[in-house]
Amino acid sequence: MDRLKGIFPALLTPFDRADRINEGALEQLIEMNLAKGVRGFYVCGSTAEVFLLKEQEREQLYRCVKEIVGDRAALIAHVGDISTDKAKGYARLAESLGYDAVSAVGPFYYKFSFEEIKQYYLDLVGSTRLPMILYHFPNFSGIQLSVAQMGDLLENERIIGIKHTSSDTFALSQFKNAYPEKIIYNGYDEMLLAGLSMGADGGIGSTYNFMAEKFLRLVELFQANRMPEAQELQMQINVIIAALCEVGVMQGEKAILREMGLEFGTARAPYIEPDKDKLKKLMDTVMPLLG
Ligand code: MN9
Repeated sequence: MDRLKGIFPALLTPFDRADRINEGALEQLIEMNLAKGVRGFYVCGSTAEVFLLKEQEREQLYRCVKEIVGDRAALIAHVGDISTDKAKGYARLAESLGYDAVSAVGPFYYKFSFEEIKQYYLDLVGSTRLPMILYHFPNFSGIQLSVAQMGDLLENERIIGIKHTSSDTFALSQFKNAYPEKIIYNGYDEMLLAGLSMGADGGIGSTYNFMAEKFLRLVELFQANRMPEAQELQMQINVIIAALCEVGVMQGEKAILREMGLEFGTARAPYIEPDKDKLKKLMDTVMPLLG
């Protein structure tokens, strides 16, 4: 279980000029992050533009990331989909490739009942032997589960944790209090310190892709009880994240990686590439703050 605690970049997906997945750029990103000492990667999450990928592309990513990483770090495959069958297929693929865990957003769009959402997770858990991490992201998925409903899911011993992408740190603390042995990941990078303070065991995030060293340091400072320094670092991180939010997080992150020399291309439509002035403003704010 300790293998799964810590800082996990939610990998972005690089596209080349022909709009194909750029495996070389992905390898560069992964090597850069391994060198920084991240615990592992979250593959095909929201940050990967997962719901804008073709099925074969999604499968290509699971394969490609495992080939690059091997056993050097832990790998969590996000397999969530609106269709239980598709999600099960991705979970089986992740298991066959040797992933450490699967994770899944609940089935979205049709406002499924809790009974249906629970059945979806049970079906997924039953389809492989891998542990499952719930992906709780009410803002994007529209799935609002109560603390009691999340607890009901956590009762299953194969469900080992939650990626909690919500600013409700009270709920986070309630999960940790009731299930201290489960792993809780903080999901909003701008709140990592708050999440850690309320019981999170680590974080899964998109901005880790290009500044993992800051988050690794933040965890270290928190664990050493050096709170004023940790707060200062979170504030600096949040200047960067606020600037990203101005242009769009996904588009901004890809622009930063391009600036760092990694060919990440642009985010897929319906995302729109921000204009040059906006991107310049982003670079002027962010680049001086990156190590
Ligand atoms: O995985 C990420 N969420 C999305 C969590 O990308 C949708 C976060 O890392 C946010 O991107 C980040 C900025 O709000 O905290």
